[in-house]
Amino acid sequence: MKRIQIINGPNLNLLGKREPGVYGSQSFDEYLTTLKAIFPQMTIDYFQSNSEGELIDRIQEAGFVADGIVLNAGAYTHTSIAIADAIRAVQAPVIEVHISNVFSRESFRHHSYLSAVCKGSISGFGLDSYRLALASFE
Ligand code: CA2
Repeated sequence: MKRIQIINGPNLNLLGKREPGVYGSQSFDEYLTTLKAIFPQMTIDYFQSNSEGELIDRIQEAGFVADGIVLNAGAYTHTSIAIADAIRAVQAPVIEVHISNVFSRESFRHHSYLSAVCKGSISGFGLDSYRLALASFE
């Protein structure tokens, strides 16, 4: 049984409540039920925080017990050297995911501090980006 930690960053608690045109109309809690049904052979843990330090704490904790981490760091993707350092420091491979296609949006979303320290990046498939990331751990 593989243990995978999904981590969502700032404002992703608003999924399904605001900006459905960009981020869809489903809450992450609803979608998590779907993911668990698609991957019954995985233990999927979920954590969301709006705070950079809490995200780093969870990367450090899961990074030595999980087989992989699926991380949508939200806007911290584009700003956080501290989250990049945490990813570099842990054992578990981290997949960077984005719901929207960050490269079709504003130029400040084109650069990620995390991509270079992640195993890979998936962007632009809506919530299905998370399923694609989990499939890579099968
Ligand atoms: O596309 C993604 O998944 C992003 O990581 C989402 C971030 C954004 O800053 C990144 O550039 C790309 C923003 C998350 C905001 O989430 C919301 C969800 C629903 C309603 C409002 C915001």
